[in-house]
Amino acid sequence: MAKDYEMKLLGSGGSPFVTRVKFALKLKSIEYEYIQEDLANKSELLLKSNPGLQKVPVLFHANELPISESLVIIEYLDEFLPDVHPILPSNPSDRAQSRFLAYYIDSLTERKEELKRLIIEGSVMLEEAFAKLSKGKAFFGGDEIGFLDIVVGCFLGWIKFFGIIFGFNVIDETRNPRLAQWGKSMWSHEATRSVIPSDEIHMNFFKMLLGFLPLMPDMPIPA
Ligand SMILES: N[C@@H](CCC(=O)N[C@@H](CS)C(=O)NCC(=O)O)C(=O)O
Repeated sequence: MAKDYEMKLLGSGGSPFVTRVKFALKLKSIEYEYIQEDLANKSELLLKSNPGLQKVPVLFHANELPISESLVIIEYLDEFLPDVHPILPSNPSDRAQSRFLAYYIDSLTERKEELKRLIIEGSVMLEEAFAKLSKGKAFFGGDEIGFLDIVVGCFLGWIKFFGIIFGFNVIDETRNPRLAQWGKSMWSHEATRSVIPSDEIHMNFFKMLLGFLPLMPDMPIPA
């Protein structure tokens, strides 16, 4: 049963960083109010609550200051409710490794050039990390969905979408057999399946992004 801690999430439908926070809220069984942001016409609420970056997600918790940046929000939620579905690994070395990979993955999303090569290299790195961190279990977090499952899993809808429109498999059965299996476990998990946005939401978000982001040179524009 979800509990009400007076939380509100400012987000935008197809944003993987927002999906990430929704996963964490779901796993922690936290009830929240979702406020839809129009990134093409940013609201006062966004500009006031995250003036420096002007990006979603932003989490509001009762009368506390708003919290921005998905990774910071997830760590906040984990510290706020440490006993309900712990997210970060308990082992300090695994925790450091997971945080490093999270920052590394997010640094890739900032890159515009050689993105395809970097994604492939990143997927190989994650394949190796999975072998170590999962300890032979279904998730990075072991038996349960953990920090890296959330951080990487938020891209699963986009990975599927990119496969459909560009024919580019970010996770490849031959290159990343463990990650491919992990992807299936994630898609079949209720907490993630119910949160991953639909293809239609991805398409709408993608079209909105095309309006104000420079394109990768080899990116075909969908109709
Ligand atoms: N590092 C940030 C990234 C958030 C981000 O890039 N959000 C995008 C939507 S996917 C956004 O709000 N973009 C608005 C803008 O760049 O002006 C996080 O992890 O929260």
